[in-house]
Amino acid sequence: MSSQIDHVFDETRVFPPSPEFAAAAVAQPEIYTEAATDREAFWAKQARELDWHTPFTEVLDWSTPPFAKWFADGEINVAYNCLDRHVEAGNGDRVALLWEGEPGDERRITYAELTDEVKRLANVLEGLGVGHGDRVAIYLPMIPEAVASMLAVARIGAIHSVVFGGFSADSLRSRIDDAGAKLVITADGGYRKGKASALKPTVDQALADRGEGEQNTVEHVIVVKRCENEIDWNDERDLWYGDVVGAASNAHEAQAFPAENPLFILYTSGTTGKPKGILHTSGGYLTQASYTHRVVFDLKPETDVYWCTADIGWVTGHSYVTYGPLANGATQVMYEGTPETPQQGRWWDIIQKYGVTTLYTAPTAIRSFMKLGREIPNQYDLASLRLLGSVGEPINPEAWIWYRDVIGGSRTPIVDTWWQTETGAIMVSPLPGVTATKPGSAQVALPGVSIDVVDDDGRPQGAGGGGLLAITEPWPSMLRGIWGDPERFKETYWDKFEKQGYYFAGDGARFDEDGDLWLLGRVDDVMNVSGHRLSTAEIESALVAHEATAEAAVVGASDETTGQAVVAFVIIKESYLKAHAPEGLAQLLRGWVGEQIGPIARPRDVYIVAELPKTRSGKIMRRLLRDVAEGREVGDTTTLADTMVMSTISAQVK
Ligand code: 6R9
Repeated sequence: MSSQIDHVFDETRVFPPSPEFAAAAVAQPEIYTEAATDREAFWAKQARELDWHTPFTEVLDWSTPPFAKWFADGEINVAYNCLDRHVEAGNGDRVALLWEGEPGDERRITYAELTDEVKRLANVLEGLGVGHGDRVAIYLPMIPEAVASMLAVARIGAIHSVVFGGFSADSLRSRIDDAGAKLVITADGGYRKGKASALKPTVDQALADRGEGEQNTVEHVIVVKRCENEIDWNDERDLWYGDVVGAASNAHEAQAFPAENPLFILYTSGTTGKPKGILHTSGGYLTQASYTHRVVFDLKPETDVYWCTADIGWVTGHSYVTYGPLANGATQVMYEGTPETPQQGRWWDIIQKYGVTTLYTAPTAIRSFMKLGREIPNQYDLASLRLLGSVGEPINPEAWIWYRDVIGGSRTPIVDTWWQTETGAIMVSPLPGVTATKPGSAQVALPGVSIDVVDDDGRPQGAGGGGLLAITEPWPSMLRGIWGDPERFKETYWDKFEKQGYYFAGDGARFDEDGDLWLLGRVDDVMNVSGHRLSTAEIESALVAHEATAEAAVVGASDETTGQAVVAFVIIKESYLKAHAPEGLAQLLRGWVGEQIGPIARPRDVYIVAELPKTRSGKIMRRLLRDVAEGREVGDTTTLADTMVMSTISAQVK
């Protein structure tokens, strides 16, 4: 079967950078030539922006693929690079975190203060017998202690595994057990949607009820007091964060660890099977996280106020809340709660209040703001914004234009950044000030990164050709494996293009005639209708381009005549429903897609629904919608943000 995807977005709008932005930009056009001339020398130069305890002499060791080593004979301390070195350079008074709690409480934490806190916590951890190579699970809300915990674990050469605060006891338990965590850092609770949402009871539950032969590896639980909600206490195991950190010494010297020392494990769900513990190491990861944060966000650390809205439980929170920004000495906003609490303009209020210059968020958030209407952001002064970013899914051109016009005042560049938990850092993105941006396209590989679009046999497809996204050369922040499962690592990412030695990303993609990259959705979600391969992203984008549609998800359902048929699940805008009769809406949208893309893409069924099933990072779980479309029982829903959604949808479809 061919990998050709039978259509391509034909977007013709292009937004060149303003001359002022271009002149002052961190990245200048020569950076592409420089990286292309000598890729390894280019990465070595980026790595030397960091402070090495022992300088490296080797750059890349790719002698035993797919197991790469970067900067292997160098020694580094990741936390030192994010903290002490800024203080030593005289920037201790610079604000690292402008934190805002959901109820409206605030904390401003300088680099000197954060360094102090991390040193104390590092002493606490070592005092509890946690050391080099031990695993620590972090299950916290978006509070400064979350960042401090990651850095304290990194500082002592241990390995963190951050588990999203919304995950159930079962999910937490399987992640604790898989990693064999020795310690858990949690909080009594965190604020969400105007209420205290308890966390500690979930940890208690995850650690309880071990059957015979089942080992509990956790020796201690450190608990941050956040909501003062009622919790159970185990005197032998539990410690208050405030007590132990307050009593600890703030003298702690950062030790040097080899560049390939493991830094963290982060579990990612994958489409089937048990979550994979993606393993990242130190020197290469920090190099690429900080380099990309600098060039993609055009960082001016003295004047920018940066805000990435991701939770630390997602890889975006690791690389673009904790490691990238702090390694670069940035000042950033961190917000605990949900966007609509206590009112629908909360995010815009935060941007106005702190003078945010750079906003990095996900298309799912942008689309939900579009649904509420521009009247809400229009009430705020957003003039401080100078750059906007997007991550997590393809951003459809409609949402892109709305983001630029309504939030960015028709002025700001947008960087659409493609990457994965596995890639560790951004791989494909325009460079602001250099690239003329194109709505909906992630555009070009970053300097130092090599990608291609290939067919099932690894053959390049060239301009206009659709196929599979492959990464053709190793990169510093690449995953080093799946925790405890080297075979699955090879099978999942490397077997597909073994001959070429390419990394298989699992995404469908296409280069347009200008050589810009379009992401077409996960390969598992691609549909085959009468032998034509159709992209979920493209049909969804056509659907939301209609004035009636707020959001859409498309799946392929088996069909006797066409093999698979396109089935669409659509959320209709409230404003549209007020002005139009709902009758004939499905028919209207079918016709619309037919006109926009072609008759082959016209959905067989269009279901009007109130919500779509999403993961905590906002990705639509099409697998579950396929179950509904094919009349099967709905599969595993444990990674959904709201597990009730599926029963509502099933009911609506019947
Ligand atoms: C960072 C992150 C990875 C998958 C990836 C792709 C999708 C992410 C995207 C994008 C189109 C973008 N994805 N960014 N698709 N355009 N700018 O999201 O990591 O949670 O591991 O997901 O997300 O399908 O393969 P992760």
